[in-house]
Amino acid sequence: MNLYPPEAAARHRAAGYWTGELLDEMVRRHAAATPGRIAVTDRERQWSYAELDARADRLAAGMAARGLRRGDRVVLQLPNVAEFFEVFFGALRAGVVPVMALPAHRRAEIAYFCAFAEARALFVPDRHEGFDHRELAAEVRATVPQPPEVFVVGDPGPFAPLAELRAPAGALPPGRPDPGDLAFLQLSGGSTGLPKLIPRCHDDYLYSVRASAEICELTADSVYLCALPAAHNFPLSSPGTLGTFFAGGRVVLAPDPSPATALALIARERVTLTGVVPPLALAWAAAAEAAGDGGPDLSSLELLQVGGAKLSEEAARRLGPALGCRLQQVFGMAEGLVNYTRPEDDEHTVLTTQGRPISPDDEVRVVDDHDRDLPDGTPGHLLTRGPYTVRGYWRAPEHNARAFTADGFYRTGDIVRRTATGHLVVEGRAKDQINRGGEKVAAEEVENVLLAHPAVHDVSVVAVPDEFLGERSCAYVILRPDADRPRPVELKAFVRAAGLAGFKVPDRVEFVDAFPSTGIGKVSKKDLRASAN
Ligand code: J2J
Repeated sequence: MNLYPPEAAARHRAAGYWTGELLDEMVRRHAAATPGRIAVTDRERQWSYAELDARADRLAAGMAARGLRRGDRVVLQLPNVAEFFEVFFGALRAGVVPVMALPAHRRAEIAYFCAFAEARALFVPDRHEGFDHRELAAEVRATVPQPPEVFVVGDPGPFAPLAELRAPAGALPPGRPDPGDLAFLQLSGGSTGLPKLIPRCHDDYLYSVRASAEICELTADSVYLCALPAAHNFPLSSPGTLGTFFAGGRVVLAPDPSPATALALIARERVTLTGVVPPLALAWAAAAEAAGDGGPDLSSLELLQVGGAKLSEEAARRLGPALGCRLQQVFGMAEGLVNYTRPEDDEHTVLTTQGRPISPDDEVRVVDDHDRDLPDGTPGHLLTRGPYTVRGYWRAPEHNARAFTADGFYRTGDIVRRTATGHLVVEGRAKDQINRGGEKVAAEEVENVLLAHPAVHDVSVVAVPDEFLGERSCAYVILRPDADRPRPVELKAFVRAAGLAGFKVPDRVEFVDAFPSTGIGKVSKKDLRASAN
């Protein structure tokens, strides 16, 4: 299967971006060169590169022995535990394609991924943050036409423990997958009724990982704290855990991202860099400021990356001094393009821009509503194409016709301005999405659920400003004339009961008689947002 047009693929290979190396082969490389070096620290456990590599082999062989074939999909819903990488690299080595679900996903999302991807297996923890993922797996199995086999990290309950999938030591994985083939399915932040899956291959992903590791100056001495959910594109690849493995460094997994946990881990494990969303960065900074000199020793921390949502200049100014490290802004997307401020950038650029693209061959266009290019300094729609930006969502031809231009540029839905130095400043968003402190909510997905409520005539879900998260979600609801007025909490409970992830439950519900319209009969979300202030 060609994920990229053949001539583009040939160009990226000739340019040296695509090397043909597989993502799991970097683990193999370090296992051979420095077998005893620690790759992952998870609470009290340490796995060396040799151990991670051997585990990936055993899991790859075990998947094959269990009948999982190259190209088969599995849904990976594991939190920040070492087994996340055992399963991820094991699957990749077997040519099995993981769908990168988040721990916060619930029945609606997981069942959809399983059904849409025709997943053969589902990987879950036993419990995470007080929630029983085995119960979730059982509910999913009851709703999906071809129920996946469930493998549990921890107490398996009625399912198989992950250990059952590990072939005996020394077992060989099946043949080598093709670096250009579909390797895994990343999740889109989304702006449509159903989440979209993003087909990533070894060639394009490893390029973004390798180049990110170079830009962030990672070495074998780097220690990366993974505080965001490991499956998310930012902590996975920018340069994140994979970039750290690429450099031969060490990944420290934070069981939760709270300031208490994270700052203690930075001190204990001598963490050198980490990547977080703006609200977390501010919470950590506040905790460090409050603790003062008596707090955890953060002197090892060299780089704090902040991305996923807009960081205000005021917040940006505070972070470096509070945590005693350098700040880097990261503006990326699971579809591809990632921008970084650079070590050589002046302070103003680091504080006021969201960085510039990884690759000299990232094509960036800023256009008006009619796809006409705009001059630098003028905000417009960001379109992009390049050696690691996908050319379409997986199995979504109709949506792709809208989300990509005819010549393959991805319509990011972001409104940006380009500076004279080629840095991008995120000015806003044209896509129908709420960015809740880095967690993306597709308005339409929540609207579709609320429309099924018997009292609801019409609904519009929009972003409203929030001091802490940047944005929160507000559902404007028009009730049926004959309906009893439900309480806002009942509508929130309705969304939760429909099986959506908690972060998609509207933060606020407002009842209105009508929506403002744009003049051509469309609901004006802009006016709705303005009325919330
Ligand atoms: C404003 N908006 C931002 C930023 C992302 C690295 C970093 C982040 C992501 C990510 C990622 C932003 N300022 N600094 O995948 O590799 C918004 C934009 C963008 C969308 C993508 C990575 N950084 N955003 O956040 O796929 O709207 O990826 O299009 O989750 O987040 O979301 P997602």
